Amino acid sequence: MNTEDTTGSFPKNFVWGAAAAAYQIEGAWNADGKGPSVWDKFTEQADKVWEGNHGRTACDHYNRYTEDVAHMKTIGLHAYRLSVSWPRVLPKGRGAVNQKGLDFYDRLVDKLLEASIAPWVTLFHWDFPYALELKGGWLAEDSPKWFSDYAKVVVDKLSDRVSNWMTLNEPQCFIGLGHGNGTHAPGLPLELEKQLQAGHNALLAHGMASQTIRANAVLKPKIGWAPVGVSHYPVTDSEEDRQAAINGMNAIYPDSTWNNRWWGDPVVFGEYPEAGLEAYGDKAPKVKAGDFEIIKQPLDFYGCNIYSGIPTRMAADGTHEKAEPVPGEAHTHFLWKVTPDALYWGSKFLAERYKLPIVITENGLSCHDWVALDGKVHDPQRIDFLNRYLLGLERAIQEGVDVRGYFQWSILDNFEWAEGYKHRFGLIHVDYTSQKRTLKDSAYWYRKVIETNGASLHDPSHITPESNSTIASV
Ligand code: GCO
Repeated sequence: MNTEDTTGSFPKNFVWGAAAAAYQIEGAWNADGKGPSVWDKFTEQADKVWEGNHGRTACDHYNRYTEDVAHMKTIGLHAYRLSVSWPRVLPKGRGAVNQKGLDFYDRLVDKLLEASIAPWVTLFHWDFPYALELKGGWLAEDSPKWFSDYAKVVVDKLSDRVSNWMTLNEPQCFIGLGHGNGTHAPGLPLELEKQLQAGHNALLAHGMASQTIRANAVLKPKIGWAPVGVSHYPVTDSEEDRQAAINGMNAIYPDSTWNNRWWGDPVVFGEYPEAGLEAYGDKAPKVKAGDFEIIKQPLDFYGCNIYSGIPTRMAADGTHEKAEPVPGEAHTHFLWKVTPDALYWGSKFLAERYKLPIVITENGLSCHDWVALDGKVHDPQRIDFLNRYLLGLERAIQEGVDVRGYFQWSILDNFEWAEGYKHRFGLIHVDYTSQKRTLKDSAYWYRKVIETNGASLHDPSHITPESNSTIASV
């Protein structure tokens, strides 16, 4: 860490934010006319989620959003990345609008703007309407149209105040986990061919929704999306290993949808990558004339969710290979390795391939957080993790990568899908019984990072939590 340098290299108007998602924090799973999502149904099955956890209440954000926005203001967020629950707005996924559901997002957006926090809206963060799942879900040929019609309802209501939009969150996950190994909703263990067909419909949905936003938004929209950024980093600085890491980020494997280019290339270039067509062979989806003209829409930024990178080196045969783990190397509560270079390499790779501004739409870690005897939540690992990763991101910026913003995952501890409440990712601790919020030390640490536009990342004294206790919380 460069201790002399106390000025940061983040751009003047860099967007410092935090993120969450509807099903993970809102609760109110059937309140005010909301329809069920595939996650409401999936969590009814006792053996699907750790300890039978579900999101029926979660952080009760639906009722506590005023307090939560006040905490975001205390932290000094420039922006908050929220997702809209499709079945809260359209209980059956299409047709009749649930005005009360739409009004919640209306109030939330107004509350954020009152706090000078820009709302960044993700239209799909996995809570697909169950009524449409019964009609085929993402496998249904009409699914792109359903999604586009839903997008119009949200854009008509919010686009006079919202200008930053993301269509889909992590198709690699909701296809690979939800429609591949079945560990996520809707829990379909489908063969690869059907996964790729569902993925193709999701890409069409991205394109149609992008067209809908651009055609109907009141404020000039900035449109992106939030895929996984699959990141590899070289285990040495040799040219060989650097190339191996790049090869890893380019790679598409025959038995997996976990990659960058199968998803990014259609969206940016309007074609599936040759490497993917070779890897998938006759499992590749049927592409109709005009499909790629729909999928490929002009984007204003390329979002990416990056948590951990894969240590990579050149193999003896010239291909890339994963290096062995180092005994005892740092890892998070999720057992994800702590690899700050992931943000550097991942953002650099995606920027160089897609020639778009980058937004880190998710980065963070889960820790063994709890409220200590002093009533505070001390999370030094989160502070050090985020500090290291942000220094890696700063290095990419210093080398010319056009990074526009960073959204820490997550503003609140929340429902971590199949892991339920086992993992705490939040800057704010949530007691799920009392619903008491406690800003963790990292929340105050992040406040200073935002205030100094990243300069404090170079100040090691800033990594000691006690310096944060003086800042009054809400
Ligand atoms: C994801 C999702 C988030 C997760 C977070 C931690 O990237 O998987 O966008 O909803 O909660 O990433 O796994």
